[in-house]
Amino acid sequence: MKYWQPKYEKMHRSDIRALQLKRLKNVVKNVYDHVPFYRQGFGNVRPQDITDLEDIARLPTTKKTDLRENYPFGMFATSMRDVVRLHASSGTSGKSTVVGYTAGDIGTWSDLMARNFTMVGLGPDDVFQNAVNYGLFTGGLGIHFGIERIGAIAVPSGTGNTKHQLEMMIDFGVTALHCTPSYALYLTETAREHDLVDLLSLRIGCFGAEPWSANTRRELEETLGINAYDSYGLSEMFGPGVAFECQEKDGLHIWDDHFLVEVLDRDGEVVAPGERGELVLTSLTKEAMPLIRYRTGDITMIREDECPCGRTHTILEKVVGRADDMLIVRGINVFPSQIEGVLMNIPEVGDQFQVVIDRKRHKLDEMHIRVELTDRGFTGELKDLENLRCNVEEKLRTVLNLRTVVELVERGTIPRTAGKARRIIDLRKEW
Ligand code: DLL
Repeated sequence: MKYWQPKYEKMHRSDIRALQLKRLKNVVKNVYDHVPFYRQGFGNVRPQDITDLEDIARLPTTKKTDLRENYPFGMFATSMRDVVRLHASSGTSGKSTVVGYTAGDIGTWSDLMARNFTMVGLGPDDVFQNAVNYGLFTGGLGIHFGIERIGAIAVPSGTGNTKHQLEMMIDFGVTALHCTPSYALYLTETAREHDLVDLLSLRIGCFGAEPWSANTRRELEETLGINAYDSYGLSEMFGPGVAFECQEKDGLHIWDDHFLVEVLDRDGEVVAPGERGELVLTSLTKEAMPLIRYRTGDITMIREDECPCGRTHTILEKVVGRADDMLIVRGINVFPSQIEGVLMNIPEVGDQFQVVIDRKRHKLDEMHIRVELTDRGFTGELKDLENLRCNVEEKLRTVLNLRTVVELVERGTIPRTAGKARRIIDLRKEW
């Protein structure tokens, strides 16, 4: 398997820790000297008190609300003259969060992307279509610069006009695709509808920006004849590129030379590898806006086993969802990804669904799931439809441990999006 930066990717664990400590000391001093939010937040702790990696627990965590309260540039550690780009994520409430990059940051980020792309087998012979929004979303330019860094041909198709996206793929001989997994499913569905699948020359798909299941991977790989890889990242830590699957497809490598990884429980205590918790990241190499112990809100776990690919960095299990996406319905925790996992295993229904949760006054929560039918395996008899509906409800009940009401709807009923899918409508918040 080819490496982009073998010196770093195969580093001995003890050397990684030494490098992390050196970088951590620098970053802590940098934010202490230049970001009032951190100088105040550190309390009595001084940069020189950080003498080993575990000392990080003495520093406070950073939350998304801290970024909002310091909107727009209050978290920057460099002068604005050194900032060459801004990105922002809109979020669901309040002000967006802004991230800044120096020229050095753009270089580091592009190299990180190149490392990931090389890892999955991409190179200068590839034609790589990037079908995401090229605006303030980091998945546009972030991925684009990585494509150019490995010398592949970038096709910055952006979003929209799905049929045209497919035509471009065919005409330009596109071999690699990047988009959200939900949009990839929609592209696949459209390709099937127009009988275009056989004309595609895709071999690799990189999908991320939202959770996706093993079944979605199977569906995309089988239909498109590709290898599909999970890509994880967040704007606050550059954007995409933070962690990526290698060709083993057994967890994502999270790059320890750039990020210090912790997984914390609800009380903020570190959990052991193999235990689930919230991913908390410290940026070790960012210049314009380094963050200390940033609470990503993402629920996952880390593993320390060796990967057969030879890379020594921490392995991150697929992110199952965000702490704030986790629904608590009648006291039971439900992740949208669990629902997706069940539906993808029932051939008669598709991968498109929408969950509406409501609570009638003084009553229990009700979870209503609208699920689209596919053309496969459904004979069209009404009684069959009712059987299928009950079957879906039963399968969901077994996995979620919860009774739900399933409504089967015609294909195409649930709105498609080219970005992150909106799968949950929680009406309880209105009470
Ligand atoms: O989504 C960056 C990105 C772009 C990643 C393209 C991968 C590909 P934000 O818009 O700031 O940045 O959203 C970050 O998206 O905290 C996760 O909740 C979620 N997320 C990102 N990648 C994955 C993934 C980009 N592979 C937030 N699996 C993160 C699950 C993901 N969730």
